Amino acid sequence: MGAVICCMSEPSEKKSLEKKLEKKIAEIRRNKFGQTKLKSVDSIVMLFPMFKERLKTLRAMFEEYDEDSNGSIEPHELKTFLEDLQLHLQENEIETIFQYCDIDGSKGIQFNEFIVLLCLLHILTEPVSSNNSPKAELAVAQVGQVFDTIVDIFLFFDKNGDGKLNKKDMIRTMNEAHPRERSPAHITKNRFREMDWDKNGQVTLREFLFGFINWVGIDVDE
Ligand SMILES: [Ca+2]
Ligand SMILES: [Ca+2]
Ligand SMILES: [Ca+2]
Repeated sequence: MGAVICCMSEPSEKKSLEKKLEKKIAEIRRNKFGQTKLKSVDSIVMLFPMFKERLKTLRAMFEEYDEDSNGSIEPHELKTFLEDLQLHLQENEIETIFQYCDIDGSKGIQFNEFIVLLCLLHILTEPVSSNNSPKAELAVAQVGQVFDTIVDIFLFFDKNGDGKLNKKDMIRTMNEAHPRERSPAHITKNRFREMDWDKNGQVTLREFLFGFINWVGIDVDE
């Protein structure tokens, strides 16, 4: 990962970060139009084993930066992480990123929030060629691939293209895909409720990422 594109140095609040992300997602959607490889929810579920594998790698990365092993990344640990990624950010930018990712307000970034962080950095930063080792380059490429795919899945569910998932679309998409599930509506509703963290009837990308681990079913304590 590399230089932060534009505007992260503005007096930035969580809201503006959210806006920036929304804009970027809309851009990705435009560029991808009609090119997604995802045809159905089944084709997404088939990716779960790959996600589980990759998430293990990310879990190891998370543990490395959780220096005091208390299960979450505190602001000073986040700072080290960003520096290692060669992202040289201002204190207030780091603070904003931290606030944005600390969705449950626990003053620490747990692993599910770390997924939000990685995706945020992936979307808002542009890869620059650096003197990273080939191994580090490969790791960055793999992380990028995972998050491109996750964004792809989000866009697949976002039928009307407003950058948010609404309950109706989500439930319809899920039910179409799982005709044999015993109580698809019930399961989907619960899944949606879980993901809609602030309970406003819409799932943003941030909420989608926050709930991603549960959805894919990785056992984080493994
Ligand atoms: Ca920690
Ligand atoms: Ca937290
Ligand atoms: Ca919501």
